[in-house]
Amino acid sequence: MYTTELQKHPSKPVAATEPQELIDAFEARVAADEFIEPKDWMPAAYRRTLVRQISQHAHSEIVGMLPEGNWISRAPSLRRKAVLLAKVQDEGGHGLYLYAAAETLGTAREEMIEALHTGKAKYSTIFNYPTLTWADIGAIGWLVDGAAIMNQVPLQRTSYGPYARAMVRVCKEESFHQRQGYEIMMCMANGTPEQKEMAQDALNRWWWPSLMMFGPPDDESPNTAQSMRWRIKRDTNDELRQHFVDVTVPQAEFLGLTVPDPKLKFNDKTGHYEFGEIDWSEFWNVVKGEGPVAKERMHDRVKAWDEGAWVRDAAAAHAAKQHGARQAAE
Ligand code: BYC
Repeated sequence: MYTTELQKHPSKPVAATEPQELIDAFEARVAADEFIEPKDWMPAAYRRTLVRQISQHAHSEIVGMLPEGNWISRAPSLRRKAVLLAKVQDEGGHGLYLYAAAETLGTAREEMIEALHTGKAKYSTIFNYPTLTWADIGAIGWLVDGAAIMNQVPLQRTSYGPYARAMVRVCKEESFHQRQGYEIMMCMANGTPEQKEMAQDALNRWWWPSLMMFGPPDDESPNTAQSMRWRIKRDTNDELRQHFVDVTVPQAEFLGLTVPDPKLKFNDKTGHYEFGEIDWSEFWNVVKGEGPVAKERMHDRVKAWDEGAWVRDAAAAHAAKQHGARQAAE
């Protein structure tokens, strides 16, 4: 039901068995900007789209812990280590809120995690690129969390209540993440020539993959039109990507760094930056699981899951014991 294989799209026609009056009432509520809640009636395709998007989002948070987790033991100071540790823990929390939101739609968490571990479920392409230097941790916070905020702020008004509410807290935390990344970039860009070079190199490698995070262009995005109609998405992929470029280019200029795009140009008439062509073949290859460190990421994720089995078992045994004790007392 949640599977995210490329060829399956949720916007296939609504099953004929769904009563028209229920569909009409649902559409009217969405059009009136009401939140849809777990026990409310909803079309099966709406439910499927939500499980797909929310579970992919949850997987991205959890896999996103890996490239940064690699640097906790190598952070250049105790302060940097503490901040990075807190950030990575936040990402774990985001994954949990999101899995919980997806569970309210009737899909078991184990099922979603199984789909991730067997390679059936997608997660953001961005986490299939390696983190080579400390400057990458700055670039991830600045660009990747920056792109995530751009995408997630509108999701606070997504039509499904539990997803929207999860986003409120996630966005507050992402905003701290973006600032910690930008602060690292500021230190490095104003540091030694070698540090500035590292910052520029990180920007060069993370810029284009960050633009890809917003998904394919609108005219090649099979899900956008229906998701906009259902108000699951509030902006299209291209709108959010443009907004990100408009906000981020002046930040790069402030750092004294160069965005690696010779076609980047501010258009006085539109008030927006024009930018070069994204390599969509690279994007689709990474989506298909051929990213530079995709196999390493999945190996590390499955290993973390297996090594954490005793914690899950202990927590479940403790909960069962407490439940038994409560029942005995009643
Ligand atoms: N990567 O029709 P489209 C974070 C897939 S966490 C991989 O436009 P949709 C962070 C897409 O799934 C950031 N796959 O789809 C965490 C679809 O395939 P299926 C994660 C992608 O859903 C830790 C197909 O391509 N944020 O930032 O309307 C540390 C066609 O696309 C990608 C979210 O998940 C991609 N980049 O729009 C630091 C936000 N893009 O499922 C940071 C919530 C597209 O049909 N999600 N695909 O087989 C969304 O807003 C939307 O799902 C997307 C895609 C904009 C991502």
